[in-house]
Amino acid sequence: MKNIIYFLIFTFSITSYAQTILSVDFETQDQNYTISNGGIFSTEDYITRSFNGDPEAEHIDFKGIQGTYYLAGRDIHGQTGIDSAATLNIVDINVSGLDAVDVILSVGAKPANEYESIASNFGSDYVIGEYSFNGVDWTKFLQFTGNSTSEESIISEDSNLNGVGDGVALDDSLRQFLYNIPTSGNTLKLRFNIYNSSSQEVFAIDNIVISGGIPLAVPQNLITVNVTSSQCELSWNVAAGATGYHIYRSTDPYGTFTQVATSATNSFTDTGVSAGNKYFYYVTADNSK
Ligand SMILES: [Ca+2]
Ligand SMILES: [Ca+2]
Ligand SMILES: [Ca+2]
Repeated sequence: MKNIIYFLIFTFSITSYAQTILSVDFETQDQNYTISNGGIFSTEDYITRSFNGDPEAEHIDFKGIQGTYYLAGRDIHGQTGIDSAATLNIVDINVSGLDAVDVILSVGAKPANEYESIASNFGSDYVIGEYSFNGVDWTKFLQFTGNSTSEESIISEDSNLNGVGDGVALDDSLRQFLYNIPTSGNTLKLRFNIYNSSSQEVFAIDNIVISGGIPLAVPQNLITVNVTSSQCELSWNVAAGATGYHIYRSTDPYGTFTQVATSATNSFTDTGVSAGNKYFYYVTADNSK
């Protein structure tokens, strides 16, 4: 009987390991956030932490709230101390060692057909998200504003940040949006500038989650540790951050590799082989949970 001949090749993992760094869910007053130029000026003029049925800050009941509390705003233009936008600040987020940061947040607004776009000549209503790694140079990464340059429109995601909403229209059910921020420093600051100019316009923000990607280590030193005519046991070094591994095999090093197994540990015994053939393997690390 011929012996199986094994050739082994290595590859690099491109997956990164995502973990939550910080969340702002408004369930606890002032936890992980501050509000500049906010407050309650009347039951119809405010930007404040609120809840459905709040007697101090009247608004519709929003759906899809995380927990009980969220940030709500209504007619915050022209109030004492608020000639410019109110700002939600999330500062000093430690992102050292991360190769990218995701920001997920839930946003809602009501009613429709009441919001002016930034690009209109009639005033504007908006939520603008910006980030900075040194607190000086701010980069806009998200924007919600009216979706036409007519006087009344529907506040929508402005995906190309040109001052006219073009994406998903907001309503009283909070929707989740995800943005990716490339890291260029160890300390991230986020701010959300918020403005609206009519007693009919209400918005809500909740459940801001900042998560980061840690580059996965490469599963190195792939070797065969036990080979017979009908099976091959593979072993490799543990890759830091990995929760599992994918094993790929081909009989042609330049051909298509097929995943033959996943493994939670740093070894795998392949019983799908037979004597007289050559096999090529590579292994990738994974961090899915
Ligand atoms: Ca909440
Ligand atoms: Ca746009
Ligand atoms: Ca307005």
